[in-house]
Amino acid sequence: MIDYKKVDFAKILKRYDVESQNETTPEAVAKKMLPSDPVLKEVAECVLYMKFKEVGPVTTKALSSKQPLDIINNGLVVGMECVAKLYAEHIYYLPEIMMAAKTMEIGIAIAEKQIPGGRETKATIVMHAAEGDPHDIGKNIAAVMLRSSGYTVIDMGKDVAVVDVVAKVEEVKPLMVTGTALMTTTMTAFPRAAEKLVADGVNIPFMAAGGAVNRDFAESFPLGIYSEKAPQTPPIADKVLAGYDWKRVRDEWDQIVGGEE
Ligand code: B12
Repeated sequence: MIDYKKVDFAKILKRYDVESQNETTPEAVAKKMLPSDPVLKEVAECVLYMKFKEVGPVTTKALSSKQPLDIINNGLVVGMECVAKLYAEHIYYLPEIMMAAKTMEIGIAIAEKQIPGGRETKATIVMHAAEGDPHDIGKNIAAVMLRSSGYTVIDMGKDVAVVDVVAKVEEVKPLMVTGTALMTTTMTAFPRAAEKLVADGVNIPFMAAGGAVNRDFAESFPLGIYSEKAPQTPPIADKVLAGYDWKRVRDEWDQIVGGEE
């Protein structure tokens, strides 16, 4: 039997990974990555420091001088990018990630309501995160971008089974379908879904996105097209709406995302 009274827990409960060997701090990352504009910086800091009670009032205040999409892309999302960097550096851990993501979502929900947009929808787009993949923050941002550009988004959520994606696409017949994968173990869901769609006679673009995939992978299976960053999605969708098929999107991808005609 261990006599717990004689044990010096200070020696045992010392986790060397918590007593960080990394010199980086959230402040140092903030200095490098946060925007210099004071309004956007304050918004981004809410996410970075997980100020979920303050993000609402700060976002509302920012809306008096900034466009909603500016606040989302250059404030809230930048804050989340800092958080991802801190996670990669083992300074932030999962609880911080979850709280920061929630904080960002509160801000996005407020800013999103102020995005001007007509009532008419350009077309419907089906979005999902790959089967087995719980990462949906990037997808949610891309969904905001598409909605704000006039598209109707059917967001199937995260960890969506291939069979459900195929069934939804065949039911709704959208302009295109997007899939997000942040894990190398889940990205193979996209070719499986695309191949089933092709076998069923569906010929719409299947946009593969998220940190696990790159352009080579996205263009390695039928229907597949790539989007690296959420803001690239509306210009690509506009070209599909204008009649580009998935092969032409691939051919002209650089010009499309670069914004050239
Ligand atoms: C947040 C996060 C989580 C959260 C997800 C919360 C959520 N609701 O999304 C939680 C805590 C749930 C999580 C869990 C796990 N995670 Co995680 N997670 C992350 C983290 C830190 C940040 C991702 C993020 O949201 N970034 C912010 C957003 C804005 O960036 P983004 O997603 O990259 O999106 C940008 C682009 O990719 C693109 N984009 C993304 N999606 C889309 C969609 C469309 C349509 C378009 C156009 C663009 C687009 O646009 C965005 C920018 O504009 C990453 C590390 C990293 N650096 O990426 C790891 C990371 C993705 N996770 C990882 C892992 C391994 C896991 C776990 C398996 C860990 C574990 N051992 O338990 C589990 C999953 C378990 C399971 N199967 O359920 C690995 C994946 C490794 C790999 N290559 O396979 C990473 C890379 C961490 C690492 N370095 O190891 N995670």
